[in-house]
Amino acid sequence: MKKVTLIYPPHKFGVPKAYGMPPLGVLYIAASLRRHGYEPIVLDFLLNGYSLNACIKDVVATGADVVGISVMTNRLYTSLQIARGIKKAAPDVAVVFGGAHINATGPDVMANLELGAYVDACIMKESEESFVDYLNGNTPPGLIFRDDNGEVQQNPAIIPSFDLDSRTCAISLMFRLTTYLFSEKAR
Ligand code: B12
Repeated sequence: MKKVTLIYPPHKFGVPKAYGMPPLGVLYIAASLRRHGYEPIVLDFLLNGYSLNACIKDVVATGADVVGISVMTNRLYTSLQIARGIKKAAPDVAVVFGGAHINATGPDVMANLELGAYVDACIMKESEESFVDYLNGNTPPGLIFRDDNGEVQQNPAIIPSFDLDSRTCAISLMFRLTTYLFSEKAR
């Protein structure tokens, strides 16, 4: 089974956050991965204020086959820097972007930016099921990928009709909430 690491990137490297909010998007995805038998690791770099090098070291140390990064627009550049760092340190690791920026801009990141070359795939919209599908070697709705000619392609995204009560609680998963409320050390 593939090893998966999920990252919540910082806006700036080296700036520890005095408080924070749990990264709900990645935690819901982590909950779904667990339900499907994976043992994901979540690294919240917004909270712990690492330098870029420390982030890369931490990610590579997890031994991940696939790294998922949750990207908001204000963290696009740091996310791309992390993607590049991972690819330079461990070229075989697949880097996948998702989150608010990808939901809004679709294929632009992979198609237009020089650093987009370090991103293997993006998944748009709610990705609890589609990320698992991608890990299983499929091309789910919302997947943005490069075809055999290197052209960026996009599968139309659909919003899955989840039964909300069936979702695993994201919060109880991996972090103690006090980490966020009282600035205790993460992990
Ligand atoms: C609640 C919320 C907040 C809360 C955060 C609560 C928390 N626990 O994190 C607060 C009030 C603190 C907040 C602050 C900000 N927010 Co806000 N926030 C939201 C809101 C309403 C919901 C976000 C959420 O938790 N959704 C639930 C989770 C489960 O969904 P999700 O994060 O989207 O994740 C899903 C998918 O995106 C995807 N996904 C996510 N990550 C990944 C990663 C991978 C690898 C994959 C495959 C998929 C994937 O799958 C997830 C599960 O379905 C959204 C609007 C919206 N309706 O989405 C705006 C939104 C995310 N916020 C936004 C902004 C701009 C901000 C601020 C920058 C505002 C400011 N000027 O300070 C700050 C930044 C905070 C930060 N963390 O850096 C924008 C982002 C726009 C953009 N282009 O990036 C949004 C989209 C609102 C908007 N339309 O403008 N926010």
